Amino acid sequence: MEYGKNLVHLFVLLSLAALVEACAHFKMAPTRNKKSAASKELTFADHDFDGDGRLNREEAEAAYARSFGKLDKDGNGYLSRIELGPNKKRFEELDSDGDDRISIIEYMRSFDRHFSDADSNGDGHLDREEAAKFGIPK
Ligand SMILES: [Ca+2]
Ligand SMILES: [Ca+2]
Ligand SMILES: [Ca+2]
Repeated sequence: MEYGKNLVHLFVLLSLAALVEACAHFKMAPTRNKKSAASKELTFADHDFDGDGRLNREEAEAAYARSFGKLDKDGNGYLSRIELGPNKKRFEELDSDGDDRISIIEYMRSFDRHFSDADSNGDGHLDREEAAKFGIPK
């Protein structure tokens, strides 16, 4: 059923997310000047793989998948209420099976809505301004 497809998709996303991470480290190695390695917030440029100055769906989706890993502080593969932060309503929305934790599959279900909310001119890409709304620092 759908589930298998979702898993394959998820796998692709996680690979992409790992790739983003690898690229970020690679870029960071030679020039250590910017922020210290401790605050390795990835910026727009880190997610714009093809360098066309905007994020397509896949690039934004990889960024979104990666944000899950960042929120999952204890690394157990789920987001607790505390990990997700104080937005109670958002937690209820995301936790579609009501088990009081957010799996990555539940989390990624909200990607589409976030993406279209951020894509204010509706061209299917996020420019820098739009990506900032999406939670990706310029
Ligand atoms: Ca967790
Ligand atoms: Ca859940
Ligand atoms: Ca746009």
